[in-house]
Amino acid sequence: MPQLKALIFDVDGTLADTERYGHRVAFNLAFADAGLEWHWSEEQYGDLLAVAGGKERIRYFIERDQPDLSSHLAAEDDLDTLVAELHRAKTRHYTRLIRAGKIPPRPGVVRLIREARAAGLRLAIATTSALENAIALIETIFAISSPNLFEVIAAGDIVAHKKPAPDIYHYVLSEMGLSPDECLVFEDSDHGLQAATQAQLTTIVTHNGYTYDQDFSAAALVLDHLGDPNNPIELPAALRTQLPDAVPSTYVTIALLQLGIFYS
Ligand code: XBP
Ligand code: MG
Repeated sequence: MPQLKALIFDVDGTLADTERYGHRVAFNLAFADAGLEWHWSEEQYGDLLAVAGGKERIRYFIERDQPDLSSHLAAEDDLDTLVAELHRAKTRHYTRLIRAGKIPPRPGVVRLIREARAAGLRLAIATTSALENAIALIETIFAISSPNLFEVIAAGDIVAHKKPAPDIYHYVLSEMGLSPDECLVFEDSDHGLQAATQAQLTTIVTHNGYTYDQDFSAAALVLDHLGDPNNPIELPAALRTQLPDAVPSTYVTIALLQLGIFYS
């Protein structure tokens, strides 16, 4: 039986509900700054999440909806320049919103990560989002000045292909010198689950408002959230019956993850 050595966390939607209240809002602020009359509604943004990565998402929107860009693109400019400028502005808005503490962590996230650290587990991040976004969120929710909590923060363009490609997880495994069966992944979306699964990693999904109806059949466990002593979740009955008395059954703990039942 392999031993659990590391936990690898996705960021957006997993550590916090950043898509609806952070990224979407920041995209809209960047569009307004640029004088573009685009506004991504909460519903429309759900569709746009089909494309991972902020730059890729803007480009996908432009190609799909064909908005009039004549007054924004000089003859010598190409679309890449406009997309890059919008994305830079979006990142500035996003990190400001995050550092203002506008988006709380999801239930159980801070507790479980602190428990993991105390138990000597290694920790890493695997995200599609830009590095500065991940750092802003980690520093804010853990109230630390540098995210040395995570020995690897793999983010954004560090790999050639974003999720659902497995590249970011291959990168993390290689940086940590670990094999997939020594790690557990936490994701919130089908893209993330596909990326981790293709890298042979076992994944726990905590779905959210944008992802609850996606296909998570490849996940080891699908939960509303990680739970906390004062914010319980219902673990599947089949899992509850395997828990020793000492392991809480209404929230995810390191003791639960270390039982090894996810490796069978
Ligand atoms: C998150 C994303 C990101 C953010 C935007 O995916 O798709 O693209 O929406 O971030 P995951 P950037 O949760 O799988 O990491 O604008 O910085 O790309
Ligand atoms: Mg995610």
